[in-house]
Amino acid sequence: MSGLYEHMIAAKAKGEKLLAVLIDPDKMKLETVSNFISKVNQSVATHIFVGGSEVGEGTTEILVEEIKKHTDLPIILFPGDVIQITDKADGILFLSLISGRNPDYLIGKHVEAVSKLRDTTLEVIPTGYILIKNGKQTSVERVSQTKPLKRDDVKTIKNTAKAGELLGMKLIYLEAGSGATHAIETNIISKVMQELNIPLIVGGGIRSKIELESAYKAGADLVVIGTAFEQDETFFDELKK
Ligand code: 1GP
Repeated sequence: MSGLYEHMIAAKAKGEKLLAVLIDPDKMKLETVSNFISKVNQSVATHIFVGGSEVGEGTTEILVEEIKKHTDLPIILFPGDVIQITDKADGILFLSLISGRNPDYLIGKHVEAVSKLRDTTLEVIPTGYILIKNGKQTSVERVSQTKPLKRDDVKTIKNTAKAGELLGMKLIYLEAGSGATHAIETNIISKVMQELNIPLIVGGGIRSKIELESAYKAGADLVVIGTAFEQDETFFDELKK
C-alpha cells in the first residue's frame, strides 16, 4: 500500500474526515482480533493505528500480521518505542514529541530507528506529537519523562504546532493521552487548525459520536479512538457505515 499521506492530503482538500481505530498490542488478544476487526470494517473507520507506550518485543509484528488477515484498511504504526517497528504494517507515524524537552523523544529514538526503517517499505510520515494536560498523568508523560502543555496556554500550543510544521513535519497530532478524562477542547483544536496548512490529528479521551463530531467540526482532519472501543465494542454500532 502506498500514498498514505497523499490520501490524507486529498481527504483534507475534499473536507472528508478520517477515523483511526487505535489498537494497543499490550491489550488486544490475538484470538479476539477477527471479531474486533470485523466491527472496524463495518464502521466508518478509515485507518487502523497500532501502538502503545509499553509493548513487549515482537508483539506488534504478530498482531499486525493477524489484523492484516481480516482487513484492507491501511495499518499505520503509532509506536511508543523502536521495538514496535515492523515491516508488516503499511506506514509509520514518525513521532517527535515536540511538546516535551527530552532529546530521546525529539530525535534520539529516531536515530536508533533508522537502521530498522532502512530494511522496510513502510511509508514514514514525520509527525509533530503534542501532549496536552488532561488532569491525570498519562503513560506518554511517564514513559517520556516530559511535561504536557497546559490546556489554557493556547498560544504555546499553537506556536508548538506551527513550529512543527515549519520544521517540515507532515502531520500534527494533538494528544490528550490514552483514556484521558477530557478530550482536547474544541477551542484548542480550532485555534491550532487555523495556524496549520498540514493535516491535524486529534486523540485521547474521545468516547462518543458527539465528541467525535465536535472534534471534526473544530478542525480535526483525523481522529484517533482507542480506549472507548476497548471498553465497549457496541460503540462501533453508532459508527456504522
Ligand atoms: C492515545 O490518542 C490515542 O494515544 C487515543 O486515545 O485511547 O483515549 O481513545 P484513547
